[in-house]
Amino acid sequence: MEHVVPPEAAALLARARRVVVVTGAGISAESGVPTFRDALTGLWQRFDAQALATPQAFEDDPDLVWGWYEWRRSTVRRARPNAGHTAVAAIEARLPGTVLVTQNVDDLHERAGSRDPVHLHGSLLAPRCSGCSRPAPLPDVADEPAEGRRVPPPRCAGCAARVRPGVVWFGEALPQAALDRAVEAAASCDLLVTVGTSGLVYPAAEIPRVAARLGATVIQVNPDETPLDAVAEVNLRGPAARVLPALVA
Ligand code: BV8
Ligand code: ZN
Repeated sequence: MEHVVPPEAAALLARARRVVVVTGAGISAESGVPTFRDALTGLWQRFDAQALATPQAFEDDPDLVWGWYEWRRSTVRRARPNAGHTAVAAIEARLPGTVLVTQNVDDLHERAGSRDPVHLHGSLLAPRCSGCSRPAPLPDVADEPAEGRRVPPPRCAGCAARVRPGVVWFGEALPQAALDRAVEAAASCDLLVTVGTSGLVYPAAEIPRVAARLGATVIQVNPDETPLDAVAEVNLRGPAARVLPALVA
């Protein structure tokens, strides 16, 4: 059944001159990539994501943390972009100058045609050396672990330190260039569409708030209520893969 969005939401997008789209893990949910909170299913259940996604956890148990990320990367590799990702790429194609800011560490936006997403939290596909930060090659598919398996991280070809996932862990600073680009876009847009994020993790959660404070209109796409309801002028309650195509139709 077609999803219907209120005409004022479609009109806001049609009239917008400078658009920012901010996405969280919810936009990848319908591609079968669990959201951060749900990424601890099955054998991972006994762990807390926020505890596992930290430098301390990697130091304490590198094989467990590397195994978790390699399992998540294998899930992303098998996933396909969904109609939500495609709709975001359609907004960018229709309105050059649109800036896509994502908290996601998957590459589904890129595979849906988005050319230059701002990755605030890094990427599962960019492992690097924990010692000298040299980029490390992606392990090949054959070594992808089953869920719950510990996997010793590879060693850096240059300095032999452990390779780590190329993501931003809790307690780590976001890449400054990405954060600057996101804040600058939010400060100069007239419409910001936030999709599939709980708006709980900072400083990423500040981006829609910066836009609203500086006079932009905010549209939120999320089946659930979030703290961003307070800054959204329009709340489209539904799944991204249904709502976004209706919004850009
Ligand atoms: C930092 C990569 C400082 C790893 C992630 C105030 C200011 C600054 C920092 C803090 C602060 N207060 C607290 C902090 C510390 C912390 C923080 O924010 N804690 C929170 C929990 C309170 N922030 C940090 O540590 C950040 N670092 O600020 O460092 C600093 C400065 C200088 C020098 C040194 C240090 C770093 C934060 C980045 C952490 N890394 N990801 C990995 O992926 O493993 S964050 C991770 O969790 C995700 O990337 C995502 O952004 C976030 C939330 O995950 P999810 O819940 O899965 O996703 P999301 O929130 O997007 O929720 C899913 C939503 O989708 C839900 O709303 C759901 O309803 C919806 N949904 C479901 N299905 C659908 C859907 N929507 C649409 N369609 C559907 N079908
Ligand atoms: Zn190294």
